[in-house]
Formats: sequence, structure tokens, C-alpha cells
Amino acid sequence: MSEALAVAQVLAEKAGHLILDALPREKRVDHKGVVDLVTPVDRACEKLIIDGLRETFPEHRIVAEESAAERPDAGPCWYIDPIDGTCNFVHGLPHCSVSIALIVDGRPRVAVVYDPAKGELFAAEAGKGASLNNNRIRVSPTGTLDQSLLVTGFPYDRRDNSAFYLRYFEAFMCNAQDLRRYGSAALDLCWVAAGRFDGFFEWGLKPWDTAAGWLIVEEAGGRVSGFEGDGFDPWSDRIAATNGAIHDEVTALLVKIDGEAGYRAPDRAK
Ligand code: 2AM
Ligand code: CA
Repeated sequence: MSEALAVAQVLAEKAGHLILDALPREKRVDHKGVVDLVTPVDRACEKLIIDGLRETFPEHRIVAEESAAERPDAGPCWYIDPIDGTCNFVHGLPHCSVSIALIVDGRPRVAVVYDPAKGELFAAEAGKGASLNNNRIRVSPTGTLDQSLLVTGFPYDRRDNSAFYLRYFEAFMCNAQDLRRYGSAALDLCWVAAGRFDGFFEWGLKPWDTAAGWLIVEEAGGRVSGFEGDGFDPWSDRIAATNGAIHDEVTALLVKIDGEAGYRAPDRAK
């Protein structure tokens, strides 16, 4: 195991202890936006992880949810979401995660997603496969959309653009076996990697939400792209991740809905 993966795992587990301890308690909640929440635990976890990474990798850049950061040009950069699924966490719902990824020159190299409530540690290293609690994981063998269980999320602008997002929800409700909405994009991706879901799509996520899950899905044999089935850029607006076998069917449906009646999402600028 590389030093980067070992350090990321230790820090994710340390942050996970803070989350688990606070999960059943009442939280102080600050609003970054109408539906965008942050708590002192998000900030404490982020500080713990950043301090730990700086100690071992002082030269590396860091992009983290609660600290302002710009897209790095090149070289090694860590992407940190101290709590992915903050809304679940605030409500005491035990489904949230710590997400840490190392991207070098735009390619993901190391990824860790830790779900403290379930004690599940997902990890991957480029070229070395993906694991759950040190056991190798692989995407599902499901071959058609019709037989697939998918997961999605409703973005931060859902109150203003609900009609737009519900069109996709309806289309997949009618074309897939079923569709879920769990509230942690990092875990949605890991659950695709573990074969629990066959595919995932969402809009408006940030690179710290998707960077780790991206590598974990790819290393588990799945495929990650934008909605057009092109390559994935974690700084882009849209993500589709599947077991690979249903990828073309999923992206074709996403593109079809997008083009229907010239329907366009209103401006999603934050
Ligand atoms: P978070 O809990 O780290 O904020 C749920 O569908 C997903 O959307 C979660 O991964 C959640 O990440 C993310 N999310 C929630 N609010 C968001 C916002 N304002 N901007 C971007 N992503 C957001
Ligand atoms: Ca977060």
C-alpha cells in the first residue's frame, strides 16, 4: 500500500470517529445557502484531515469543501469532503461519509471513502483495484437498464428547478427496475463500485464529492463519464457512473431527456 493511501485511510477513520460521536447529538447548523448546510463537525473534520495531509505531504495542493480553493493546473492535489451527506448527518440519519482523493495531473491515483456509521472503508489505488474493508469489490453484472437499480440525487438548486430534475426522475422510474435517492454522492459511487447499485447520475456536484468515488468505480471495473458518455472531469457539472454494461443505455436516456422539447435547466450558477 502506498504512503498516500495509508495516510488517507488513517485520516478518514479519525474524522469518522468525530462524525460517529456527533451523529446522535443535536448539531449547530449554519446555512451556506437555503439547502446547503455546514456544522462545526464538518469544519473540525476538514481541519484534522488538512493538518494530517500537510504534515506528510507539505508540497501537495489541497481542495476542500469548507475552504476556498481553485482548480489546480498540474501536480498532486488532494480533494477532501469532510462530510458527504451533511443533510443526513444533521438529521441523525446514519448515511454519510468522509471522502479523500489524490489526483495527480488530472488523473485520480488514490481514493478513500469512509462510512463511519456502517464501519465501511472503500479504497482504491490506480491500477490496483478497489476494496471494501480490504476485500476486493467489483461492479454488478446487470446487463440492461430494465433490470437495473439506480441511484441519483437532487441538486442544491432543486427548489428552483424541481420540474427539470423530476423529468429525469420520471424517465428512469419508468425505464429502470427502480431508482433511489440516498443523499451522499460519494457513497452512491462506492455502492455502484460494490455492485449494490448498477448506476448513478447527478448534476451540480463538486470535485470533492466525486473525486474519490470516481477512482473507486473505475478500479471496480465500472465506467464514469459526463452525461454524453465522454470522459469525466470532476470540475464539470454532470456525472454518470455505471457498471459499464448499462452505460450507453443510461447516457442515451440522459441525452434524450436533455434534448426533449429543447428543455434546458435554468442557470445553475451558485
Ligand atoms: P454534501 O453533503 O457534501 O454537501 C446529495 O445529492 C449530494 O449533493 C451530496 O453529495 C451533497 O454533498 C451534495 N450537495 C449538497 N448540497 C450541495 C451544494 N450546495 N452544492 C453542491 N453539492 C451539494
Ligand atoms: Ca460536505
